[in-house]
Amino acid sequence: MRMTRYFIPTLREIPSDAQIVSHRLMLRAGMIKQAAAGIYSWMPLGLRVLQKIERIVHEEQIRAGHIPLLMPTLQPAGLWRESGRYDDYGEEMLRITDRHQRDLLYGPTNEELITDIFRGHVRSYRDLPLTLYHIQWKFRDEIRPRYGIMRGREFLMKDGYNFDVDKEAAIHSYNRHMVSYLRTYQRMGLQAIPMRADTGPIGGKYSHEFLVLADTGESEVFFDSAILDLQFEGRDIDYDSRGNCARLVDHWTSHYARTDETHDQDVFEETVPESRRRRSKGIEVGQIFYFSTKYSEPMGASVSNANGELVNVHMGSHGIGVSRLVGAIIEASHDERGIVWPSSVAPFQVGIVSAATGHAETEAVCNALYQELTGLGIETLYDDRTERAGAKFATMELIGLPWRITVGPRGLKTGQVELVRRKSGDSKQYATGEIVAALCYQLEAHN
Ligand code: 5CA
Repeated sequence: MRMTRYFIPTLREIPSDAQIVSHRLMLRAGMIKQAAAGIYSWMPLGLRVLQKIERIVHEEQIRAGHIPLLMPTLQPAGLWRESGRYDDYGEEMLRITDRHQRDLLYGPTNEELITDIFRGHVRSYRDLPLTLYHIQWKFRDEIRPRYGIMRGREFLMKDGYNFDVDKEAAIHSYNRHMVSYLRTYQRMGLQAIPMRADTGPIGGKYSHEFLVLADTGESEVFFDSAILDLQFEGRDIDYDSRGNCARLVDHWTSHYARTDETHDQDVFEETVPESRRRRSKGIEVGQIFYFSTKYSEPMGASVSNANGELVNVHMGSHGIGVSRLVGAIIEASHDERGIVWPSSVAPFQVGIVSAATGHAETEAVCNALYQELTGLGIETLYDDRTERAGAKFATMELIGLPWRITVGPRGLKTGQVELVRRKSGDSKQYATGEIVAALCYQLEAHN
């Protein structure tokens, strides 16, 4: 992409109402624009990151055997009356009446709608296990939307729903989700800790939240610091194996880790040595639930089991805050000059900066490089504006692309260009004929 043909509405001034660094950086880098309180437009650069995150979520869900579909944002109130949640959900639910005076709502979550789909089509245990999910916009009329897209009113969520014939099978689905979530966050360069959590309006007995530690997080968390040393060992995970998934879940949940809602100070002190007790803040980037037959029973979602008996299906639901993750990744990865994207979610892999606008040879080399890199399928942002070199560097640092190639008359005298890594600031000169191979090597090495 050529910067002159693109749209990155960067801001020079830091807006005073942006309290946390990710919100400030997203506004400054022109990634989002507020439309109303807690409601944002995603500018082109922000959208690219959001879509990268979506893609990773899809890949890991599909790898775990879960099936994507797409449900609407607007839902009929009738289904929520069946489950009893229409009144229970309270003021966070945005209620809408259409021209025929029918009650609708903008979905804050989808347990009812998916249960309705299931009960209309599935009759037998032979069709189970089944996990359906989608990535769709949600609306929750949060009393205090804040921190930009971190606590929005409209936000993008991946929500998945498992249907199983009995509790054991549903616990396996729960475990499978936990493992697939840990993999998902890891691919985005995040360490998200599963913490035992309260179930809130979703209900049920089992729940874990996934928290990324950050001073700006809204959740208070208590944990054993040993959990920070855990390695994700499950590269080749057999998602069909109950034992394999259960072992991984045990591995990740054996240390004390709870949010303030479930924290028990006595248990904390009894089970965690004092030197390892940590109290901190965290950003909740996902939550999983097993709620048994809470929705299948009132809504009549049942299947015949192996003995021919009709049983209510066991369900759970599982959510990832897709739009919130953009903010969480920035909170975890930035410096005083701007964002430092992990390459898996970076909007472009490399930026080309011409350090001397109007200098014919410099521009020719930039153009050739740009053609070659885009031809190779490498996402490249070429800053071809007529700005000072300093301003171009500042923009590149702000928007945080993993690599920058700088081309200038001084280097070209000896046929060289510079490759800079955003994360470390390390820079190295390469001959113009070698830079593409060097970059490809680095992209591979740091993938
Ligand atoms: N039905 C369940 C699972 S699908 C559910 O709704 N779970 S949730 O309420 O925990 O939401 C899932 C994730 O969405 C949260 O962990 C959080 O990362 C994200 N999320 C929730 N509320 C907001 C919000 N107001 N703004 C941005 N992200 C949010």
